[in-house]
Amino acid sequence: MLLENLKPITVKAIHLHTIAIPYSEPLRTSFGIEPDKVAIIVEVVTEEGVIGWGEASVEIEPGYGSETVLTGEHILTEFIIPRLIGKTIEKATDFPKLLRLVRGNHHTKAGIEAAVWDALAKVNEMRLADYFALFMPDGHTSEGKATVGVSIGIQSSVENTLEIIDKRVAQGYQRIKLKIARGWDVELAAGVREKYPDVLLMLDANSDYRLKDAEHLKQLDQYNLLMIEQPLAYYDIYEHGLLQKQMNTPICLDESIKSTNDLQIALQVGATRILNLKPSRVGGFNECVKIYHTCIENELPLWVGGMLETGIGRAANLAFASLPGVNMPSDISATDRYFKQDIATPDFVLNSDDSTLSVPDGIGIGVEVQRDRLEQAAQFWKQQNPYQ
Ligand code: OSB
Ligand code: MG
Repeated sequence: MLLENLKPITVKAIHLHTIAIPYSEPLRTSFGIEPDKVAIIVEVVTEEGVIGWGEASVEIEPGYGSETVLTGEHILTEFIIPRLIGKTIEKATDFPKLLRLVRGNHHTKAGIEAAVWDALAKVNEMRLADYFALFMPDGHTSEGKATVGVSIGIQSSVENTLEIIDKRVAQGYQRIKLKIARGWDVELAAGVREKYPDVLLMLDANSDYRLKDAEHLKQLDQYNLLMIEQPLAYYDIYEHGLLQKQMNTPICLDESIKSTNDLQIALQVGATRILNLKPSRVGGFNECVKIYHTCIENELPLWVGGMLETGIGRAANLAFASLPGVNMPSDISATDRYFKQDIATPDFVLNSDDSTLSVPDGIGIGVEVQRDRLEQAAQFWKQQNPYQ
């Protein structure tokens, strides 16, 4: 399909739904734990009659990103929605210029941008995965599924961690990511490797270490790890380069890479040998497209990270992860890993033979938002809202 033949959308209305859903297994990281999934679900209503859905992965505390539910609502209501009402958007790559004067606020902007991509794919009667492919290098079409792994939080003991790994391996997950923190690392890796010598294993430190911990972190080299994610500060690139020179385990940046520009710097200083690409962290799928191209040009291994999204955000991430340049297992697990009941259907179910999730056949994100569940989750947020 030629880009000039794509059908546009005109934005008629935008509705925000702040929601909370209880996690089936909360994720404890080095920066904390949140009991419920919270998000701002963005609904873009178009003159063409299609509705686009997106998810802004804001949290209660500014512990991973700097945004919260209230900053997200504020930026959307006061600055983003007024700039979009009545606007015609020919194709998704025309979107960022509309928000040129809303700087930062990546998680929030990623939510609205995802809704616009979904609406554009739907008005063109395409799966979002195929709409993404229009902007990718020649031959980069969706594989219809993505290889995935599962992320396991900090537990009270190695034994408890092994029980969870047992369950996930039995479900068919072929790549395990363990959250680590200072004091919860070498012993954990040793214990897991003793029982699972061959499983694809990686660790995520969420910025808990400092460069002076290099000697300590080097001990992890003996455990044949796929990678260590974001050991040093959330804003740092330079010292990750210094650390990588001292370690064999590949460093994979997460928090530090907020744009293509950051990635170029990281490549220059040897700070990242693999990239975790989170659409929300980089401010939306347009930046993801640029980063995807940069990874291909530099032969940098790439996977899609997660923010424990609801089915809405996860469907979009999965569509992106189904592109062939995403060549390592992504943090996009089956619905039951996150929630007893999601707000979109059908549930995502792991293909246990090859540790993949399939891209749904439907147009756009390919899942249906259930209005009654959305309303229920909005009510639950009102009860849980810790700021009032
Ligand atoms: O560091 O990747 C991270 C969730 C919230 C904040 C940070 C991170 C995560 C995850 C989630 O690891 C993985 C998933 O969505 O399955
Ligand atoms: Mg991470």
